[in-house]
Amino acid sequence: MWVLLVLSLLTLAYLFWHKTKGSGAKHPKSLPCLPLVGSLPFLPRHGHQHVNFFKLQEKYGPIYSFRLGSKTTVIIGNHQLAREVLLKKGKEFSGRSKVVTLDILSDNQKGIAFADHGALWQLHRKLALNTFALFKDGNLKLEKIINKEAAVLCDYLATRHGESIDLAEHLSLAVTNIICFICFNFSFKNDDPALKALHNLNFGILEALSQEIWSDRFPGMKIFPSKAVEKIKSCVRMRNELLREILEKRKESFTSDSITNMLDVLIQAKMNADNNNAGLDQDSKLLSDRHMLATIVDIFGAGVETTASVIKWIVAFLLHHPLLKKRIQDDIDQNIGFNREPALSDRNCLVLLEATIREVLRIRPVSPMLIPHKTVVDSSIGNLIIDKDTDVVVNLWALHHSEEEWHRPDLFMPERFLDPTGTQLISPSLSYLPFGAGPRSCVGEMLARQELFLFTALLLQRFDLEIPDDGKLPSLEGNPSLVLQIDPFKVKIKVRQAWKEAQAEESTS
Ligand code: STR
Repeated sequence: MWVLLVLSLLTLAYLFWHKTKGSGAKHPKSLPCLPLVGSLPFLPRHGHQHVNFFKLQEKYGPIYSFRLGSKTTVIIGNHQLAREVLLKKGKEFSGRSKVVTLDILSDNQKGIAFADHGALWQLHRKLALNTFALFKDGNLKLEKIINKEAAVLCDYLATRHGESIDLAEHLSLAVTNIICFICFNFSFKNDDPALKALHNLNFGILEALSQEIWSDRFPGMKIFPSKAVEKIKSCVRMRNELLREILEKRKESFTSDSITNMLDVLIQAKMNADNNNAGLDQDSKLLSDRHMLATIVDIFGAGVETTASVIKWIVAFLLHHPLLKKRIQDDIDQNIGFNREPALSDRNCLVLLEATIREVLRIRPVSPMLIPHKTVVDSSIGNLIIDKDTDVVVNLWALHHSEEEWHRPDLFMPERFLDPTGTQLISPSLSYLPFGAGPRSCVGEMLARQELFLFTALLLQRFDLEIPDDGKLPSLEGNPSLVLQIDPFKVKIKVRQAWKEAQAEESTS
């Protein structure tokens, strides 16, 4: 009895203390909070987290916080505040917290995406950007590489004419090969078992990450066994082993005279650092074999799962909107025809396709809450104090679904990205950041945009993508993990009649 009374008094005191602290010192408004468990009982348990956080805005406004254990998390839900965090004060908010599962993925915060703010992250991000710069023109032009892999995919699909199939695996093979080229100037043969293994392992990792992992919320729970964590560990181990083998083999062909891929860039940076100050250079330590692998692994994960996922979303929305698909195909027929493949320069005339891609990235963002940021110093948002080491989550879903910013945000309407004449692309709202912004923004944005355009243009030029024979339309609900994935679905592949006729004509002329 006494124990109960003391406990309830303590709880009340804690709640009261937290409230006054919240309002007096002008921290963001907080969800209620109990000792030990923090705000856990007050956080919705069901449904998608990004949607739940968006709903909580109705009660708490566009910025609020909650506590789990000793950790405070601030949620940001409008573009004004998001831009302050990502752009205006980007540097102050560019940290990353340690999280059990992300530590496994990143070999303890190495690489780029999950590395904390500091020399390691800065160096590897810079080297990744330098790598992408290699592929701007000439023989290494991204456009050529993408078109080649997209054509291989289409040639394969043509062999499945009339069948209803899941595109996932072959799409993933195509984008894996593009990333493989960027990292190693190497591409897999389509039937290489390693390619399939990579696909399956990535899938396993994302699937395990979509489960509730308690130690990510309460690191102390690491001591209890978790099936999901074990699965991530074993998939990561096997995936890293696969990539390490390729890396070791490709390393042998390195020559300073010709830097043509990410591995070359990393090795060259390491050699330069070693030659500086006879090995005392700090960068050298940050470029060990493990560091190089971690960055390559990041680029693989980020480059494959994201693009493949968005292309699937685009196909799914087109199955739901056959008239839109027809209009895009008419554009392709008029502007490109059938005698050449689509090029990036066609983006100016295929505006409806480009608007469709942008709308898919709005309504189903790849990363609905980006990756959580962390303050590296004491900072502020508006007039609210944000202490050092606070987790800050930008709820991109809220930005992309705000009624104030978008007319009927839940409707799929590519036209919102076009002017009233339907001929010019426009930016209808500032509340749109599909690739994030600022110092942590996506390093692969250019690659991704080019892939999305060229793959969808080529697919629609050659195929009618139709509802499968069982009449099942894909679910548009989604399945959030680190990437908002679409549930597996099938699409009926039909080579377009007009394409067949054009090919027949070409071969007789
Ligand atoms: C996908 C699965 C995998 O095998 C490895 C990775 C590591 C990098 C991750 C990637 C993941 C998912 C998408 C991420 C990417 C880093 C940046 C990207 C989270 C888990 C996004 O921010 C969308």
